[in-house]
Amino acid sequence: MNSNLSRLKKFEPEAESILEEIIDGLSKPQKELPSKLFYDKKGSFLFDEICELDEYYLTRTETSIMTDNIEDICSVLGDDCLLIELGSGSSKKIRLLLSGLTNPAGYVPIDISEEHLINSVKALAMDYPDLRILPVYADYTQPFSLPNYDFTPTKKVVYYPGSTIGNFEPKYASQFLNNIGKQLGKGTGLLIGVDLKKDTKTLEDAYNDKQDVTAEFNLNMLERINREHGADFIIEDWEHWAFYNQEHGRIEMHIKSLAEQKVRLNGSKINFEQNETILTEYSYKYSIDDFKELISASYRLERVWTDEENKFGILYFETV
Ligand code: AVJ
Repeated sequence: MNSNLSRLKKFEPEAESILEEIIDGLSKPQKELPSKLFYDKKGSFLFDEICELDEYYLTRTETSIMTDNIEDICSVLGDDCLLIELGSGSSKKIRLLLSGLTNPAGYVPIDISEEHLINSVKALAMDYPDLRILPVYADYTQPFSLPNYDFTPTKKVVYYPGSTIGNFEPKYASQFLNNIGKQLGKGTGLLIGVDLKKDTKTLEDAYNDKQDVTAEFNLNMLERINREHGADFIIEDWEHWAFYNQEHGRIEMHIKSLAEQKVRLNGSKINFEQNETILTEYSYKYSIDDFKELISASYRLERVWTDEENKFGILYFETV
């Protein structure tokens, strides 16, 4: 067995607690489902497709900012830092950093998909034979601890790309990052990708692509609940709906019921009015100043890299 995998640390989420979350969410006045449910096999595949869409500027822009500034970024992180990635997925983005740093102390990928984690660890081990890989199978929004290691990195750096932080309500986002900062201690780095505020059309187009990949991604959540929890959502009776909520500075993604209907889930029935929606995702957009302020209780902003049109920001903080 791959020695990296024999060290896999598990905090496996319970199937029951996920069903509970689903039922809780569908019992609220504004019904909702947790965004993390998007990423089953099909959802992860669709998300990869979204990242290639013309309208979805986020991934492309973030990657080109990283590529254009990789030397500078790596010199700020320090050559032998320990990289800790929240939501590592297929561990593609980390490769730029791993190749740019001279001798990173190690890489801790944390992901909610065990399959993703195992495959990406195997692939990385082939391409970076000298790299210490310490995978953690966990929902990183829940408490977890780092694996034990017997070396002393100059610095720990949390890498949180993709503007995934935008999925959380600002209050929770700041709590969550402050907690991680406290847990990892003073001087810990945070390299984070943040989608920036911009005109409504550009934002709304990114979540309403012409090929309807985002719609499929959104509706897949219902298919998944049918499959994994025995619900009977009729997919044709639902529609993707995404818009920019200016007041709150966020994209909202919902699934809208096209008819009055009842859905069976776990032995009970849930009623939906015609046009009633299930909220599936927030995607908050920030200004650099807003974001700096948001986590100022634990972090000091050190550097900012952005693209020419200021669409996306890569921010580097250190805990104080
Ligand atoms: C991965 C959370 C950053 O909010 O833009 C893409 C997910 N949702 N299209 C985002 C997503 C719809 C994405 N994040």
